Amino acid sequence: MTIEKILIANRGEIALRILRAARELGIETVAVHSTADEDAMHVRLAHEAICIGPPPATDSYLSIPAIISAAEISGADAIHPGYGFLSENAHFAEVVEAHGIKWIGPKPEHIKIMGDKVAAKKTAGDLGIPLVPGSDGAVDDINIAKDIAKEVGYPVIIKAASGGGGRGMKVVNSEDELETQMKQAGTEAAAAFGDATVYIEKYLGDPRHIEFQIFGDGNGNAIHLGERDCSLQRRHQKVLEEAPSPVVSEEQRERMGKVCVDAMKGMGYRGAGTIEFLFENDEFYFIEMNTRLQVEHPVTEMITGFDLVREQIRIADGRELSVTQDELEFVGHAIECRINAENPRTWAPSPGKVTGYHPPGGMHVRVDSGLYAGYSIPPYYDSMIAKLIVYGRTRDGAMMRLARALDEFVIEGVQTTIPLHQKLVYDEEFQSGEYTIKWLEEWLEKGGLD
Ligand code: MV4
Repeated sequence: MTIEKILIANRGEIALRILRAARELGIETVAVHSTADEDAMHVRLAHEAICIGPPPATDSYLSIPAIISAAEISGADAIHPGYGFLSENAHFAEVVEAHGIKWIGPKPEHIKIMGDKVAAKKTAGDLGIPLVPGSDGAVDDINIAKDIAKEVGYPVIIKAASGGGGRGMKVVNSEDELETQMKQAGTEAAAAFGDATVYIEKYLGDPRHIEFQIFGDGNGNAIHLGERDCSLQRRHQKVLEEAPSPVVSEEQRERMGKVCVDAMKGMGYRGAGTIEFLFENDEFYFIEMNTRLQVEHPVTEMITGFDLVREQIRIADGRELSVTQDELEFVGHAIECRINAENPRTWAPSPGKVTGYHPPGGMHVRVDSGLYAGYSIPPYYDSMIAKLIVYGRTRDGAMMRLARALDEFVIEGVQTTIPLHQKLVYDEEFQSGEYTIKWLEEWLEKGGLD
């Protein structure tokens, strides 16, 4: 290993996750933090800690000059961006590399392509990944839009090229709505993203959200680590994820895994990535690719025994992939619950002091969190404070273990979404595995929490 010191350009549980992987490789760590995160667990555990600014992320975790300065001062030879913040900022990746610091992430050009949803779709399609039917690129002419919508059939969805994660989308049910919605989508996209470019897709009514984890070495070799089912979400925020998907057969996994691997080999992709699909009527349709480590990566780690962060560091250090596809096996079932400091009914954030903390333990239970008794959750950032990940030989076994682990979990002083997960795990429809992207919001509206 030539990397000797990694700067972790993130906070919270993922900063701790990266720190742990680094330590296990014998690599030193530098934590950078805002003034609001002085008492964070990863700041205490890091070899060095550097304050990079005030609480607002724009002045700290998103400040490229502050982070690069911290890397220079500490002599870090690599930067891991985690997820969110600067993780999918191609410019930051370029600046890091221009300073002779190793970027623990994909090639900047690939981050750029996948950040532009129109370019991403074109690239994916050219590499043989099946797409949602729709426009072949951007659409700026209403008559072309009408032709495309007629061809794929209504309803259609208008998406912003610079959007993603559910922002800037409009569902259109018939031709008479198309022109006004096109104009509005363009105006809103320009205001939100500084880019009015939009494209059109057939709207899938009730799909599942299934994503494949991939890894490339940057030299044309790639592997996949199976899929995750992320259909349980509310307002585009994932709530619970599982691997494998309860509805994907071994044949489908092998077929789509190969499609993803061939595409990543074709583009010479480097590092960890996730290829997102909508899955409806047994068919996969590409929607987006994420060029980062994801929040839900532990469910993949649980069913493969493969340390994704360790592999990210090795690849950034110029090593080969540490396993071949044939050496990977998908065994058992894993479920992750995102635990947020929120009122579980109103979803209002609930920051403040954690007065009592007792995480669950025992066989096949993993808690990724920087919480401890006495810690104060700052109000400035994402409300996710812990991830509970359980493993079982079967999905039923994993659900039983999840119920048990949730019952053990004590977080006092703030409200959390633990009660939501406790209701969910006992719900018969959840237990059947027969849920789609609309299910959780409908379940909540029907009083699933009562
Ligand atoms: C769609 C769709 C239906 N049809 N595209 C939302 C997030 C963004 N990544 C893509 N999204 C969607 N794209 C077509 N052609 C429905 C969604 C969608 C969704 C997707 C995944 C997980 C949750 C979702 C919730 C609402 C809408």
